[in-house]
Amino acid sequence: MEFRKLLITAAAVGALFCLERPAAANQTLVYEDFQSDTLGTYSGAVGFDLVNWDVQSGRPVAIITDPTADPLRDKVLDFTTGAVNSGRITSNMGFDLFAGREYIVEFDVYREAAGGTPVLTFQAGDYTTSFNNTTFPTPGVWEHRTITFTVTTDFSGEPILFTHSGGASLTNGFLLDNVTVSATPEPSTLLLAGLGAPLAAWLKRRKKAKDAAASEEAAAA
Ligand SMILES: [Ca+2]
Ligand SMILES: [Ca+2]
Repeated sequence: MEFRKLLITAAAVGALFCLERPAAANQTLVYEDFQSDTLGTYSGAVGFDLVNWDVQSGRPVAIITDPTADPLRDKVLDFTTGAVNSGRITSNMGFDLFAGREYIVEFDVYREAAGGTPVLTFQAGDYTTSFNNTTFPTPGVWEHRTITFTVTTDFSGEPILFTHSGGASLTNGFLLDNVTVSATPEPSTLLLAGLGAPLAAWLKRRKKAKDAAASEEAAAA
């Protein structure tokens, strides 16, 4: 195949690829709505972890019914329950994080009451971010947050975690629900991978033909 034809074919394949997948879906790594968990307190001792999360000993959390009584939200995680500064959950759904790739974490968060200086921290690999009473100034309202993040080195089988600290009372912390962590698609990389094989094959054939011509010339000389 002539190189020009190959390029046209490649462009056509690329165009088709883009047309077929104009908005390739994000790859979901974690989804948690806490609906598989039983209402009650989880202390982090053996047998007292959540279905998909380990609870750190001494940092208990509770599964409660949504205080706004939204049936679609139903069960939610309460970070302040057994101790004022309690609340730390680490996912047991480890996954790989690649440096330079874009990830998105989304969750619903609810500040229980005004007062105090509660802090909620999200961590994935070497990325960490925190929210506090300034970031979530209004108590008694669910808010949805979407955060895009990257990590600076590769991580294998990495958990994500949420930590709560600084609440002034058991009823003055954060609630959490509907956590999603996803990786955004990499269409350019996929496209290159798709074009790489035919291009390599063409280069190989071209070299072979040149070598053959060279040896014919040498034989004729
Ligand atoms: Ca829920
Ligand atoms: Ca609470």
